[in-house]
Amino acid sequence: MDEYLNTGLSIKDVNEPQFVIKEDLDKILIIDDARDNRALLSELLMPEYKVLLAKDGVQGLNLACKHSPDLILLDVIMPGINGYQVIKSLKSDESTMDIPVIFISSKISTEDEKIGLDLGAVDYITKPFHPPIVQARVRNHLLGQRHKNLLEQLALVDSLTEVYNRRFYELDIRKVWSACNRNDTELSIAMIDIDFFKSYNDDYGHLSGDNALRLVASHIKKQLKRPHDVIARYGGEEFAIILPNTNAESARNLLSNICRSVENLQVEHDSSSISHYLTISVGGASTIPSRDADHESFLKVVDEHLYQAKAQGRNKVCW
Ligand code: GH3
Ligand code: MG
Ligand code: MG
Ligand code: MG
Repeated sequence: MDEYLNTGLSIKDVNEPQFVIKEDLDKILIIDDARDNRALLSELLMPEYKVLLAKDGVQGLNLACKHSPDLILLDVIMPGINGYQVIKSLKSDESTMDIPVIFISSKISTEDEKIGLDLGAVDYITKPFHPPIVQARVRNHLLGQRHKNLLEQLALVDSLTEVYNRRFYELDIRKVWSACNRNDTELSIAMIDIDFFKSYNDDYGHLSGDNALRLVASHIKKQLKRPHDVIARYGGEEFAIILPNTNAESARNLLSNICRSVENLQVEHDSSSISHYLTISVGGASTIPSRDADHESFLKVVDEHLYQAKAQGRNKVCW
């Protein structure tokens, strides 16, 4: 508590997590051509789960894309495309490849089971099935999937500031760079560095430094309103901002406001020669990514601008 008070930071300013643990019901998609099977399975699974029903492979694939279910129960023998073809299609699409699939099939040989598992199913249940076993397997696979999702999210979030980490930045910038290239739209990137942060730590202690980092990160995050705008902790006291589909003028205005607003937090920093409050310097650049340019070289331009902002006196934005 005390270190918050010493530095003018308040508990309520400390960051909200960037992800939430899912609280609503898991969604299960049942793909089976036999009406009786669909009825029996949905009766088993409701009301513990939300159930979606598809009577053939095509309808199943459409529902999987549209609703992103947490688990799919898939029949093998169906008219039109069979269950093996359905799972191949699910696994080849980035939006559905991670959905766990359990086969429920009347093909009971071990060869059939092996084919299903080799195609990427997490489990293979033979008909006639034993209801409590289906319920138990479904529950176990959903739990495993939840743990996997949670670990994936944790691996992309910085534990101190709870904004995204550098690993997320590297993944996101690749995607955004190629999307802006494809759509011929402007991308803006900024690098933010806290001014005289070493002396802040020296004067107020490392715990206060940590709290200041959390505060600055959450304060900046709140000002990024659009869903694809990203703040990531790039390293020590540096944050990268990715603003897809944003031109230089808008990005520069946004970062100027952020720069001013950090100073206006009035976190005291007595040994800062520029303001006596904690401030940031910002380098930024905007471009329409072309095929022969790469995001690493572009980031060097952003870094040069950050260096200029520091050289020109700090607490400012250079674009
Ligand atoms: P400049 O205005 O030129 O950026 O000066 P500076 O002192 O901020 O620059 P420098 O790179 O010398 O210092 C960065 C400091 O950030 C050093 C380091 O102790 C501090 N820092 C980095 N990560 C953390 C952290 O997780 N917690 C705390 N408390 N301090 C950190
Ligand atoms: Mg069938
Ligand atoms: Mg630095
Ligand atoms: Mg610094």
